[in-house]
This record gives sequence, C-alpha cells and structure tokens, in this order.
Amino acid sequence: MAPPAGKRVKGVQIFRPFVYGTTARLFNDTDNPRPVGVPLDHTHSWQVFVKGVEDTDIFYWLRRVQFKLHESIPNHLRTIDAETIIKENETSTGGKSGKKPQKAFVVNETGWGEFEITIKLYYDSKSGEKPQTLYHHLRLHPYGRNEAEKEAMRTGGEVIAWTYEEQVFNEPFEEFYKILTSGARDKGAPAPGAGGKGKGKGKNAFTSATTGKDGDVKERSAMIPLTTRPGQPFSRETEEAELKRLREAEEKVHQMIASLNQAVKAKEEELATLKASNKAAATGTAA
Ligand code: SLL
Repeated sequence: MAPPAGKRVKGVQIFRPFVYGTTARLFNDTDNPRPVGVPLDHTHSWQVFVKGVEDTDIFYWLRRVQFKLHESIPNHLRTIDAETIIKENETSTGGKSGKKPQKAFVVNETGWGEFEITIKLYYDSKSGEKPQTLYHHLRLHPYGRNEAEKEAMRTGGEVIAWTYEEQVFNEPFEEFYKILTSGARDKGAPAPGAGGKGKGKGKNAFTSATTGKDGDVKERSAMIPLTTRPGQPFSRETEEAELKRLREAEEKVHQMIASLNQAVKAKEEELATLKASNKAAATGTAA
C-alpha cells in the first residue's frame, strides 16, 4: 500500500475509545432455543464484536475487522467490511422499517467450547497504519473475581467478556487527522455535509472534551460516558470505581508490608536474643 500523501502532524496523538469482546448465552427452551439445523452438541449461542463506546460510529477510522475463530468452526476466517455494513444499513434501516443501523463489526455463532479469537483490525487507508491484532478469549461459562460476580452472570443469563480499549494514532497523516478530528457532534445528529439541510446544521460540531446532555458521548470524539448504563459498562464512573479499588488495594499492600516488616523485626530481635543466650551458654560451658 502506498504511503498516504502529505505530512504527519508532529507532536499530536489522537485516541479513539472502542470496545471488543464476546457475549454468550446457553441454549434453553424458553428464550434461547437451539435453532433448527444447529448440531445437537452445540450448547451456546455467542457473538464476538468490535464497536464504539455507546455504539458511536467507528467506521470512519476502522474499515475492516477479521475474526479468526477456532478451526473446528466452518469457514473460520470471517472478514467484515465497514463498507458492507454501511451499504446494508442504507437499504435495510430507517424509514418505516424502524430497524436500527448496525454499528458493530460482529459475528454470530453457536458452539460448545471456549477458545481464543484473533481479531485483526484494518484501518482507514488514509491512516497509513498497518493492521493490528488483538486476542480475546471467548467465554461461554459464568466467571468472576468472586462467587457473587459469577452468580450475577449466571442469573443474568449472559456471559459477558468485554474489554475497553483505546486506539492511539501517533502523529497521524494530515488527511487522516482531518478525518479523525472534524465532525464531532451529538449522537444522532447528521454528519456535517451528509444530508443535513441548510447551512447552520454543521454548527453542531463540537471539539470540547465535555460530554453532551445526560453525559452522552459525541460522535467522532474521544469521549466516554459519565455514567454507567445497561449494556454500557465503560464510563468515567467505572473508571473512578476502578481507581478507587486500586487505591484501596495499594493501601492494603502498604499495610501488609508494614506488618510484615514489624514481624521480621520481632523475629530478628528474637534471633538476636537467642544467639546471645546461646553464646552465653556456650561460653559458660567452655569456661
Ligand atoms: C476446547 N480447546 O476444547 C477448546 C476448543 C472448540 C470449540 C473449543 C465448534 C463449533 C462448530 C466449537 O464450538 N468449537 O462446530 O461450529 O474447549
């Protein structure tokens, strides 16, 4: 691939948040029956995805995702193009259909076993970036840091393994920099120059780092939501809670080190006393 025209924007780093991972559900007779034709040894339906935080658009920087599934799965290399999704959205959504546009690169599957999925990201050609690979372990069975977390997943009916990630573009090429940075706007607002009537429409462009009404993130921004909501676990709130957990863990480690140091000191004193009395006894015998 020819390198993009133009210069790199020196000293600039742009990042875009995204989420990838899997969601799995056990087959059951009530709300997740095994579809006709699915082999009897398949126990779960699952999906693997790459998408924007709060389902914001990522197709402007991520053009293709290749999911490499386990080789036991027919046609285990799945390539999804943003272009294809965009076209499908144009024909199948909006108007009377009421169907929501597809915002994620996603593969839906069924199976019986967990394995590692290789996720290869291909960027917009103007970025000049080489593809990058992520690895994700497909989880089918409830798990957690403790029994309560595991139980919550069991009762929730979905085994969720999602990861928040930030894509960093270091010193992007000028043209790609423009793509990345122009057009930040409220979610749902028309893209500047894309179908909006009248001139004022593009004025919805925001570049500030604050979130919009209700803590919503804006399209084409690096924002993450202020608060956590159903299906959207990655937010400033989650980040704060995680930082708090880390601070508490750090404090606990300090306390453990202090009490260990104290115990070592006490043992050393005991050893010194024992040595002294040993020495005294030895001297006594020798004498
Ligand atoms: C395991 N090492 O033993 C893993 C392998 C393979 C999972 C898991 C097949 C699905 C299909 C399927 O679920 N493979 O036949 O389409 O747990």
